[in-house]
Parts: sequence; structure tokens; C-alpha cells
Amino acid sequence: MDNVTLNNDIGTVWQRSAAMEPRCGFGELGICCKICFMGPCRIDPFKEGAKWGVCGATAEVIAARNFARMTAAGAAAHSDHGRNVARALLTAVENPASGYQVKDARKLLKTAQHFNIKTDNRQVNDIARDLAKAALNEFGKPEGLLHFLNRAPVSRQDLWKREGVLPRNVDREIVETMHRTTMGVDQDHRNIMRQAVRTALADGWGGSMIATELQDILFGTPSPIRGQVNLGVLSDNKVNIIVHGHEPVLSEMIVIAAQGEEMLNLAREKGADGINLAGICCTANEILLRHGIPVAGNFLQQELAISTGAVETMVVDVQCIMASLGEFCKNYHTKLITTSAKGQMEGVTYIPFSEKDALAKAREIVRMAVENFPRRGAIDIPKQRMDLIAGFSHEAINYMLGGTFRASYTPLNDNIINGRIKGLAGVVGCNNPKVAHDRQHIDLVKELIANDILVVQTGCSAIACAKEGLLIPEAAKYAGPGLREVCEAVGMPPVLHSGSCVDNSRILIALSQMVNTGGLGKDISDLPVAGAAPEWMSEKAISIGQYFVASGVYSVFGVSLPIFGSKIFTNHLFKEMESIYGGKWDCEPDAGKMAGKIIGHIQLKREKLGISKARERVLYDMDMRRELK
Ligand code: BF8
Repeated sequence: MDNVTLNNDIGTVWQRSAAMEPRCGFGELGICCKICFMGPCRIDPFKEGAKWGVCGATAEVIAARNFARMTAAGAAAHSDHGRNVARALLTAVENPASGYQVKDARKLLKTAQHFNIKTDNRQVNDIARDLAKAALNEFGKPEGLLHFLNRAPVSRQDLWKREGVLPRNVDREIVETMHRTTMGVDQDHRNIMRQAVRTALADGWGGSMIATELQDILFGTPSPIRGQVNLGVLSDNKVNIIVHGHEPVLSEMIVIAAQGEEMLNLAREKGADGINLAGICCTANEILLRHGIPVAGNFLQQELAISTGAVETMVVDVQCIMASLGEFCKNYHTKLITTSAKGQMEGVTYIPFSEKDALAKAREIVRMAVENFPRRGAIDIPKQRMDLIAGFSHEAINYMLGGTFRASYTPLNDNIINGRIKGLAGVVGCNNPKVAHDRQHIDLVKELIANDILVVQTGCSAIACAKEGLLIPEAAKYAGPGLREVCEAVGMPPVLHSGSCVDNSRILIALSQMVNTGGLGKDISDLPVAGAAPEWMSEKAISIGQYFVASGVYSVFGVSLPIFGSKIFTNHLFKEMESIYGGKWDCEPDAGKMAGKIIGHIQLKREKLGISKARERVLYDMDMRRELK
């Protein structure tokens, strides 16, 4: 990063991160409280100073309240995204001129059934209207429970019921977490965490799942598709437009607008050879999975993309957009455009984007980018780029392993039972400048696949491993002999890219289907699986971790966790939660040790299932059958 020269002193994310050292120890340990203004308070982790905040809150209450609030914020981000998708589905039905339409009618019918919506002899648009309204109702309905909870194994639903953590509606759980963690309400760290669990479940099995499923209906369910990744995908002779953020409701329209003949002609008029669209962060994953649009990079590459001098426009919506971008762009010709009423920046062009006139707004944005091309100065685009295959939705995994005519998880379960595949790990989440960029993701994933663990990825973690060349079938050479054999037989990579961060809900569905397929226990907590977020930074990652733990999955985070100031609270997350939910939190900053923990956990689950020794499937011939009789 040393070769990025700027005219102002905003610096890069790494420089600003270094300037933060030494960081506040109380904040890092999670025992700083600023919930009311009697504080800020901080507890002395060495027990020599304050043991209580001004109100009397202990370290565990403070850490639990902070953690629950992070969960609520993460759940809010994913879920508000989901709400926008539901609104776009309604717009598709009521205003076809918007540019939205139902792309996957088959998935529409399946999803409608989860909401008890009648599908027989009905028009697609009528079903879509009912589904959109029912999905919107999930955010604030006065009675009942979230519909998608019925996709979890029955044993899991029963457990949630027993524990009183079944989410009622998405907004209510987030509001109740904020209420319970305000000054003077919930003073029991275990009870606070119970509500945090309910809120996270409202994200994973609610807001995020609504986002994923309705996006598939609107824009198509992903299936394996080739693409390219890294800054080398930027073009030196075309207009480069980067979409950055999260909601495909915006990026899908930019894809359409950038491919229009009118815009391409305009680009040629301005001296460019065409228009090159690329993505950053999760919105990149969304358009990669559905169109094969190249990915310029993950979270920590947003400033680097601009520093190439080759980006005419960066268009952003919501989440993971660094506040630095406006100032950073002043060093280059890049035009930064915000599009969401929820996410604006001082001094930055704002083009309000709404579902109603989506395509028209997208065209306006593309036009601005093209007109900016003649202003381009010196450019320096790194050469690095790598092929990848993405698009492993749970439907695609089903078809890939089981075949189109008998789509099934049976082959996956069989391969886990016979020991070719030892288990499954979801490796997900962000980048964090506190650790070496992408290194934790790559080192962890390489070690897991070498030990015959099939890896499923989302978010910036998938982009990290894609850059390393782990998302192509040829990466099977890094896999252990069993996993390699399966990959070579099916023609799949050992690392499966399943999408953006809301698409972690795809992993929940895949795990449920593995349980329902049989042979690997009765509940998600019986499966030889684990989750990891080695370079997490966002509150959204905490919500994801929480809903995986509450769904029965061992989930280990890298970097650190803001909980270690309270041994009691740490013990609750790392030990007590397992006795309640069958899944638990863990933290391990070293990728090698993290791999060891995951491998050990998967081995333990295999032993419990009685499949710890590899068993080759015996094919019976006629003599053996006769013998049986
Ligand atoms: O939702 S992985 S840095 S881009 S928060 Fe953000 Fe983290 Fe990337 Fe996507 Ni997810």
C-alpha cells in the first residue's frame, strides 16, 4: 500500500488503522459502556479498579449488552435489505415498467408454499403479489412466528420453542433487544443473550432468508458460472463502473443499463472501447453469481480500486462502504455516487434510487460514468486476476451432486458417511485491517480442504479465496485424497462460492436438508460441520455467528471478540451455549490453530455419529446376495 500517493491526508485504511494504535483496551475487551450518560464507564479487567459501572452493571452485563446490540444492528442491516427486496417483488408485479420481473417462477411456487400461499391454477404475478405482501408482513406482523422457521429440522424448532427464542417478527426482535439493553432493563447476561439469539434467528431464518429467496425469484437462482476476480479485471480502454455495497435491487439494474446499445454508443463517442462493469463486496457477489460480472475485490480493496485511476464511477448503496471514499476520490477523477436515502456522504453526488424508476435511474448513473471517461488521467491497473466458479446455491449443490432428475443431498451425505468428505465448513465474513489482508481466509481454507473438509463460502471470504485460485476445479490438487476424488468425479471446486452475506441463509437450508436426508443424526448439531469468520469486522458477522450457534453450529471467529473482559460472559458463549443449543462460539486469531479446532470438532462429531473410521461402500455381487438369503 506504500505506493498509493494521495494529495490529501485521508490515507488508506491501513494507514488509518495504524494511527489508531494503541487501541482502547476496554473497548477491545467489550467492557466499555456508553449506553447512558452517567458514563462512559469501564470495568477494570484486572479487578484492581472499578468492578461496576455507575448504575451497578457488572462486566458480564456490559459485555452482553454490547454484544446483543451488535447482533441487533447486524440483523437490522440484513433484514432491511430483505425488506427492500420484498418491496421490489411487489413493484415487479404492480409496475412492470420498473424493469423488475419474476425470473424464477419455479422458486416462486416453492417459496410461496412456505408461506401457505395457494399456488394451484394461479397466475405467477398473483402468487408473487401475495408472497411479496406476506414477506413484508414478516417484519411487523402482530401475531404468529416467522414462516421460514418451518424449514429448520423439527428437532431444532422444538428446541427453540423450549428455550423461548422463536422469533415473532423481524422488527420486534430488534426493537426488543434495543429496549432490553437500554439503561436499567435486562441485568442478566444469560437473559440478554436469549433475546440476542431470538434476534439473530430473525435475521438468518427471517430477514436474510427473505432477501436471498426473493432475490432468486426476481433475478434468478444461481447455478455454477465462470467469472474473474481481482483488480486486474479493470479495463484500461473501457469505461469502468464499480458497484459497491449490497443490494442487487440496484446492481441488477446497472447491469441492464450498462449493456444497452445507447450507452455503448455513447462510450464509443467518448473514445472508450465499451463499458466494463465490476463489483466490490457483496453486491459484487450478487451480480457475479447471476451474470458472471467480474469482481474487482473485497472490502479492503475499495480504496485500492479507486487508486488505479481507472474507475470512472463508483456507485454505492448501503453497508461496508468506507466513510473515507468521498475524500479519497478527490485524489482521482472517479465520480462517487450514493443512491440510498439511508446512506449518503457530505459533498458526494446523490442520485435517489427507488424501485419505481429503477432502470431510468440506473441509465442516468451509467451515463454519468461514460461522460466522465475523457477526464481520466494516468492509470495503474495491477495485472493480477484469477478465474473462479461461483453460483453454488443450495439448489445447485443439490443438482450437481444428485443430478437434475434426482436432485438430492444423498450423495453428499454418503460421501461424508464413507469418509471421503470428512465434513463441511462454512468460511465466511469480512476483511479486517488488524490482520494481514485475506491471509487468514486462505490459510484456513487450504488446511481444511487438505483435510478433506468441503468448504462453502460467502461474502468477502469467498473473494479472498477466489483470488488465491481456490474456487476453480483445478484447486482439487490442494484437497485431501477423498475430497479430491469427489471433486474430480463431479467436476467441482473443493471450495464452493454460495454468494453474499445474506446468502448464509443458503447454508442454513443446506444443513437442514442434510439432516432431513438422513444418516447424519437428527439435528443440525449432530452434523460434522463448523463455521468460521477469520477476519470479521462487521456487526453483521456477529449476527451471523449468533444465528449459526443458535442453529447448532460450532462457530469460530478470528481477530478477537469484544467479550474477553468478562470471564463469566465468555464462559457463557464458549461453553454454556453449547449445552443449550448444541453449537457454541469460539475465537482463535491464528488460522492454523483455527483449522485444528475445526478439524477436531468435525472429528468429534464423526465419532459421535459412529462414522469416524472411513468405511468404503461395499457393492454386493450376486454371490454375496445369495449368501445373504
Ligand atoms: O455483508 S463480508 S466486509 S461486504 S459484512 Fe461487508 Fe463483511 Fe464483506 Fe458483505 Ni458481509
